Amino acid sequence: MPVARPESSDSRVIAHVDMDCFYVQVEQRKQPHLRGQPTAVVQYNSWRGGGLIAVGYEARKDGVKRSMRGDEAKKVCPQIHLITVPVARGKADLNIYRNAGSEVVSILSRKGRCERASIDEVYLDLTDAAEKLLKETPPESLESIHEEVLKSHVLGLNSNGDDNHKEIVKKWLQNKNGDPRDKLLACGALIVAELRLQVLQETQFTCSAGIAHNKMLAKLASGMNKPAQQTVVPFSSVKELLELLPIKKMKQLGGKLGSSLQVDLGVNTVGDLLKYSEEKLQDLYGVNTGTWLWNTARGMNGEEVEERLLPKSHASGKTFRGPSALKTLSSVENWLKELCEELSERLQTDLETNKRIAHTLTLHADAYKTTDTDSHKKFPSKSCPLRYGAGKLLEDAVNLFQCGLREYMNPMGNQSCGWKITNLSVTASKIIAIPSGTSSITKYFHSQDPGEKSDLLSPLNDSYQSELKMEFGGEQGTITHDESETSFDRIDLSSGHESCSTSNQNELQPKLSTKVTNINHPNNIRSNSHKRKPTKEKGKTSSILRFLQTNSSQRGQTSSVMEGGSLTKSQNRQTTNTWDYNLDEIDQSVVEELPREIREELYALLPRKKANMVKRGSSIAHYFSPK
Ligand code: TTP
Repeated sequence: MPVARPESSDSRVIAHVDMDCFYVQVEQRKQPHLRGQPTAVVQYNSWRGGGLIAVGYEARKDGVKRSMRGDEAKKVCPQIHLITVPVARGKADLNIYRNAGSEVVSILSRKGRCERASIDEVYLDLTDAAEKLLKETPPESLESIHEEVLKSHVLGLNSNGDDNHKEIVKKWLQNKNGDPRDKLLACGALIVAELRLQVLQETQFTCSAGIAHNKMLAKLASGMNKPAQQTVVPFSSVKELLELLPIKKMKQLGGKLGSSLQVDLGVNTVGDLLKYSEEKLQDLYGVNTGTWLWNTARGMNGEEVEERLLPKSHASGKTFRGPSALKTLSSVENWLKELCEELSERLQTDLETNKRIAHTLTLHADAYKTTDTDSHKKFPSKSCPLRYGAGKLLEDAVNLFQCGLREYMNPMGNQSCGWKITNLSVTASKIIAIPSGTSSITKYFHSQDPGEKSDLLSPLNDSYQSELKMEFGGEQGTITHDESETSFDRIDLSSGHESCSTSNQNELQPKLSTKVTNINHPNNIRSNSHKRKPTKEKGKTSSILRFLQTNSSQRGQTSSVMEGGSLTKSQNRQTTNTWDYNLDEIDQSVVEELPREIREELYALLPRKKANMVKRGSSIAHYFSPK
């Protein structure tokens, strides 16, 4: 869902860095003889040569497109090298790409706040670094400027293709009388070029980047000049940039919201939106989305770069098209076993390496009915608290599937027609770092039955469930974007017959509904002119507060989200070892140790409680230990 946030400042320096034909580059590094050769990476199945998921720039010149299958690519470019994605457990194994992405992130994060947005995309907030550079060594004081910076594309300079391109860019970079915001962007361009060179040196990968005053514009710019180039968006160029930009090209408008703007309002370019007042857009799309659209038309976007070097979620999925569609429960279970085993391994690695715990398991499926009377109905995604261990994951995933299937087939009870599953995935989300200084929690965690670990460490599960139901239910009152920068791994989204592992947030997106009213609760709104106040509906508490107030017996009922699905024994079992503490007694230092999102929520909700917090030792475990 697009979230309208006030522009925190129009002089931030934000970069979006996107790797060029990423999987191809990873394969070319493995096999250096492929460098400079037309190359593409294909899904591992052999049907018509497999679906292309990444196409190198040499092959693109020859007319090869990602929408093609291997056989077609060979026709267009007979000398193309088709590299098959590695396979494990009968499905694509993306680990080498994930790890390569991590290498890049560790380099890019050296200069500022870094948000890993997908397997090959990163946002950077370089404001501090740019301000420092401007103060200490402003570009105008430099005798020489690196070629890579001079090759930058600066929107509005109209120098592209000009023989004097570098001279013109140099003048812009060193303009003493320039707009102060441009000077900061010029510093951003210097920093990003240096980072890109470091990435190339240390990983052998090239990347492209956009440098602007906010994330939205930076993302838009990074794809404008590829490969291995960077594009700067000065404030003065924004209007012109957006004026003719097709609405669907704007981030979050590639899907149903963008289609609605086109069909219902006749808005074809972002500039066309300018003729609508904020009130009108709010009337049509709800307060929050309306404000977001109004801001977007003006190139305004207050979204912060989040400090996040690790994925937001882990997912494992597979597509079953045509004759391979699954039609029996046992075949679904067999595949869920594979998927859960893979997911479990990744969760374990995340836990060991990054000390992070996932709290929610979600099952997504795509299905159709063999006697199709209700073809538009979607298989409902289902979530429950996540329990560690492949066996527990499988048990829960099967229950979630059955629960979803019942709802999908016929809520009235008639299940006479058959079904086929064309896509299946399990996702672990709400991943939270174990707060530092909480060794006692970790010890406690390790001392438990592996099957119960997650429940015991998931004090927020109850409330997360209701959030997730809202988030994933997809039935009403939700609105989303189709193109997510939070996707982590990628699968063949376009043409492939066998797709593989993914934690693409696309799958996690709430679905657009024409009825958008209930997401637009005033509490969610951050309009341009109002700072968000942490107000709460009377009688309604936030997730953490609700948890804090939940007593142990309530917390045993973890599976209400399954909506009639059968409860597993272990889910009902957790009536002991529950968490219990009193809000008034929470120590300030303990709150400081909590993960940021929980901490912020607490502060926002309990401003007055803060003053009353009682000092009770420094260990979080003191409060959060089981009875
Ligand atoms: P992209 O960044 O979309 O594309 P790219 O890096 O291949 O090429 P470009 O230079 O145009 O940015 O995707 C990153 C990787 O994600 C890509 O190399 C392969 C993988 N991917 C899939 O697995 N399935 C998909 O449908 C897409 C779009 C990408």
